[in-house]
Amino acid sequence: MIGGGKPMFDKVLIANRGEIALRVLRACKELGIATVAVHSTADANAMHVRLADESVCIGPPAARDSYLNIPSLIAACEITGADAVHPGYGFLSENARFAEILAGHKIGFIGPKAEHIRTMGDKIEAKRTARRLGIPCVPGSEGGITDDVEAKRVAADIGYPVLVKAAAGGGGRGMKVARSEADLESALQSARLEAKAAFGDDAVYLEKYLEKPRHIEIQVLGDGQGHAIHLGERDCSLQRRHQKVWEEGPSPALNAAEREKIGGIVAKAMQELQYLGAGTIEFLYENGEFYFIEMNTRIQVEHPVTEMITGIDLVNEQIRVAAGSPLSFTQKDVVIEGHAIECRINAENPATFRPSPGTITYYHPPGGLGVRVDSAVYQGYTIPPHYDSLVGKLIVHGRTRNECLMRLRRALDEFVVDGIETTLPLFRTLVRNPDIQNGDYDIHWLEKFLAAGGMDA
Ligand code: MV4
Repeated sequence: MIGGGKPMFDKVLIANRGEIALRVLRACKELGIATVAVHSTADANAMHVRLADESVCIGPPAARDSYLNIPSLIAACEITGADAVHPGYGFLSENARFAEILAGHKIGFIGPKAEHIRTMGDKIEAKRTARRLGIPCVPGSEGGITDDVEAKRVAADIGYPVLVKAAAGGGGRGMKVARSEADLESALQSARLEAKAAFGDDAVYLEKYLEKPRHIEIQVLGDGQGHAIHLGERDCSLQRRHQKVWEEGPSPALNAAEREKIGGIVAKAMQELQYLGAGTIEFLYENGEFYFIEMNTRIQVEHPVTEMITGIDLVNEQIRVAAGSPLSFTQKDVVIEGHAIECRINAENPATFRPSPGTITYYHPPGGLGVRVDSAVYQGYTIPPHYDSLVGKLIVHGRTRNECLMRLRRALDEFVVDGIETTLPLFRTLVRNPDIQNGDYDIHWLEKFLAAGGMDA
């Protein structure tokens, strides 16, 4: 019997769209689980709808009326008899209330415990928890900053420059740098205003501002009963306006000892937390030191990088542990083999990043050993303007980073997407760039490269 007789769901509703809906659908099918796709009226012809066993239209195009519409999703579960929901990433994937409402309807949530989603969603609580669990953090305020006097004292303690961050923020939203005490008051005020407007919560905290870090994140899996393992790291430093563009693992900046050390600290912390499901602990890495900044309680866009270097199906594990089964392996079974790089290909102009929705008139993805394309587009598909502009992810694996780069270069040159503009030319440039080839970059590298006209024809 599939799953070897351990607890398993019968029918999973995938509360998402695009490539991640397809990714979850594939894991369900391989576990013998029936699948329910949900879609807005704009996604009626989407691939995940065509491949699912059943589908339910949950509303008009706007996300707030469809993919974020909790009553509509609950109704879709009731109509189809789904016994669990996989939220994917984005949308409701880190909405603790959604997880609790599902529990109230006796419907499983393929994700962490609601309490952990809530804790890690509040960046002040997340840091407090990380510190308590022995995870190294960026020096900063103990909790939220209530007044300017306290802010000045804390800033003087940690030393300028400091960063004002929104407790309800994350992903770079609501952050302001203060390079001196003179800047501090205005930085606090604008961070609070922005946080209030964006999240309805103006709580802010202070951190030492790290000038040239890398962004390195550790993948974890826990069974919710005190077993948790780490699956190595992903280097996500190549970002533009807080949108990750190119992710790779292992990080070119880490050696085996560093990997072992930070991985062990994180795994132990997740065991103590009794963490359930997949999670990612985000660090800034500078001068050989790791500094915790945030934790993501969802499967991430870039999870295939980890799957390619460990051979472990992360979505399969998410489903198993959510159903009450144990993890299918222990820490010693996790072996990092080779190197993987992911390029997020968007329907955007490669220099200006202006969105370019429209119809794909010709589509030919690359193939061959070590080449994976996670995408839900097809020839004749029209990319709707209502959602993110992701066309697909090209993930390439090689036995070494150099082999991976050569294979990525070949795969990018093979990839054809006609009818819309895409960021493919950006990656064809990056894979040929000496700094990138040497892994010699930090979180500011890409924006500096673009600002210097790196993509101007
Ligand atoms: C920082 C930082 C420097 N110092 N925190 C951006 C989004 C969120 N993950 C946290 N971010 C940052 N936090 C301190 N104390 C710089 C950033 C940052 C960044 C981090 C990772 C990847 C890209 C980035 C781009 C700009 C700023």
